[in-house]
Amino acid sequence: MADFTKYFLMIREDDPEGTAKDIIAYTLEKTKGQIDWDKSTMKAVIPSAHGNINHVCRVSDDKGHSIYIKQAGLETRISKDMTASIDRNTLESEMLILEDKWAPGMVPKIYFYDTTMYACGMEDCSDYEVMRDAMLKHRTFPKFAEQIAEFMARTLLLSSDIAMDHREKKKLVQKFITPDLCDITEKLVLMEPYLGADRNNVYAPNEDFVEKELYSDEKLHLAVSKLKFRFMTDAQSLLHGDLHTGSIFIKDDSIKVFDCEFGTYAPIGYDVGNIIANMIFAYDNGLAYGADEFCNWCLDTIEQIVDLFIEKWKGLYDEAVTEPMAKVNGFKEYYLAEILKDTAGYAGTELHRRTVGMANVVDVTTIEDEKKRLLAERINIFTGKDYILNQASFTNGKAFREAVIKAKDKALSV
Ligand code: SR1
Ligand code: MG
Repeated sequence: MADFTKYFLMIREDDPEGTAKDIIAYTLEKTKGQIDWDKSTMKAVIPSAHGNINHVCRVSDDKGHSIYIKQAGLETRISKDMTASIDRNTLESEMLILEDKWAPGMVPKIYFYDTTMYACGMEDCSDYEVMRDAMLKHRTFPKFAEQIAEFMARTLLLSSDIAMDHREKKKLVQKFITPDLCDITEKLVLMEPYLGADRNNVYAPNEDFVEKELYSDEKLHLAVSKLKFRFMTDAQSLLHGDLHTGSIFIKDDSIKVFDCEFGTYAPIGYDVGNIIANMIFAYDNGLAYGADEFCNWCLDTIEQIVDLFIEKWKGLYDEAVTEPMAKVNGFKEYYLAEILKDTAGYAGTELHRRTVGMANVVDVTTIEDEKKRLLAERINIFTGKDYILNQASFTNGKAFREAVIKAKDKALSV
């Protein structure tokens, strides 16, 4: 039997049989007393859909037990040159445990985490669907705006100095300093879409447009440089850090937010902005395939996410505020206005980096028709620029929604 007291990569996509043997033995050892496995029918399968960074494997038996094992490799899956400290698995597990406290039931349960193999056992959410995949089929989720607004308001407010004892909060800031993962975000999101990079993935027919609108716009570069420095220096709340629709499991009445290895203390608007941008990618896809009802739902959802976040933030603020200076008249309104500005700014950077940067999104890249794909990319680029250059005017959901329509009209006219 394999020795689990010394690190090795247990989940190897090029060795499914060896992986199954190791992972079954590992799961039995780690879940002893928690899951009563039917050993004779246990299987371990590496799912075809995978993220960019880590390795996962689903273990199940014929008696209905199942679990996901997630392990960090020494390299990231997307690129051998891109490394990220291997303890990211420990931090992700600890963060999920914290988030389950702040937003109960909205993240997968952690059965165990292991600081030797840098692996964890996580609730199997196969009865849910990855939201991005579901939206590629133009499925709508009427409760999503409410659910994600609740998740963000709770995790972002309850991890902040508004609510937490400042010494405890600083301990979390220290724990979740993740230089490698932050470096990925600082470069991939907050630099390369503007200054250019060999690893950018620019759709060839859109090269001149990208050159003009993103690479040559110095006013935009200045606005993004400010957003980059805010990201690097403002430890507002413990973010998910990569809150896109591929990080959300969904079914009609429930969501589970997962994959928080980019979690760190940074500006609240980064999470909120990311989710808005990813709803725009879903809209782009709906538009390309003539799914009008789906597109309207995406726009309604963008508007509702912002408005419900504002409403929930304000309500929870009054319940949870402990910092005396945060109770001073006017501070609550000032702080929320800053969050909304950041939301617009970081929605803009996510729109840009997923369109021209290293990690694109299938919502856009699977649009086969060239003209329709160009339209989608230009909507993203124009909406993103509007959000970034006019941050202060995005004070409610309607403004975020209308910018998308305005960008679509502008993109159709170029
Ligand atoms: C190197 S990783 C590329 C992207 O995938 C992750 O999901 C993050 O979004 C990261 O920026
Ligand atoms: Mg991820």
